[in-house]
Amino acid sequence: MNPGTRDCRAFGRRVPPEMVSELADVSALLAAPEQLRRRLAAEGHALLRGVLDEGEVMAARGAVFDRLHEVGEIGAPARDGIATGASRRRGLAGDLGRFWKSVVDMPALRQVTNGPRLGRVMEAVWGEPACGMDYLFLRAGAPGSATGLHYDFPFFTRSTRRMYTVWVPIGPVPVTEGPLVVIEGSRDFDDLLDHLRGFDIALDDTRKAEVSHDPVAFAGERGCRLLTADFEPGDILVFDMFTLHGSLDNHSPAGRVRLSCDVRYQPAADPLDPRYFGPDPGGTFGGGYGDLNGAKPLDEPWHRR
Ligand SMILES: O=C(O)CCC(=O)C(=O)O
Repeated sequence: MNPGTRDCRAFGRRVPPEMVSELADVSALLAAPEQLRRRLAAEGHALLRGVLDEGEVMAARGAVFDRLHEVGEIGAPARDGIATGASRRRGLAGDLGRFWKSVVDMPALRQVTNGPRLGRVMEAVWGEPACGMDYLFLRAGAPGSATGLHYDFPFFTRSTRRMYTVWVPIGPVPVTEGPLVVIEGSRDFDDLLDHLRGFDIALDDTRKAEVSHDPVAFAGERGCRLLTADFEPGDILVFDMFTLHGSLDNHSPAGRVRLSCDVRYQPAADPLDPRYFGPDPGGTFGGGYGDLNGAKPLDEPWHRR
């Protein structure tokens, strides 16, 4: 179904249907990886549907929701993923970063994000052996949460420019639950791209990564559309460092938490950024998993970050 005809919201208001378009499903190109690589080089993003094992994705979802249930953030049954609006995480877990690391490192989740299936897909995407970062951005977004528009370049390109973000819905993420949005044509916004060159977010606190927290106003000014989809377990969205993206609002009528991961994949032959690899990576700013929005208790939804 075209998400434009559905209830997409951003920054608290309905997105006019003419401003939304469905991401093209290009998974058929996996049979001809060179064409997929050409497509990615031309468009900057690729929606690949059904490339992960649905059972593995749902097992990861169950494992994460169980942990959130244990700290009182998800009601029973945990598999429904309904936020309680409360949290005992700070009291029960103590160190939020350590707690989040223990969630992120669960084998069921790593099987999806750093396992052989995604590895094979990304090897096809790169046309050479690929490796995924150990530092994993797991996001549990309670209703009210959203991610502002930004490019990934300032975060992940210190060691190599050859980098893709893989956005992985951990379970179904319909448009009402705030999936990722890509800004159409954003790889041609030279005024914004000029600002990115040489920008390393951890070394330069005079510049901001966020371009806008209001995708509708932004797209209106630029005369472009928001590209998104109803995501299903097994789907992934791959995009490059020059693709402006963020998320819709999670306004799930059921109060369901949106669960997703973003993980970066690079050619294995390229230098690895030590911030993101190893058993206990420090992440972008060195604070480990405690730096992530995901590490915050669910009753403190992130917004405009
Ligand atoms: O999942 C989100 O809300 C944002 C993800 C993101 O910014 C990314 O994958 O780089």
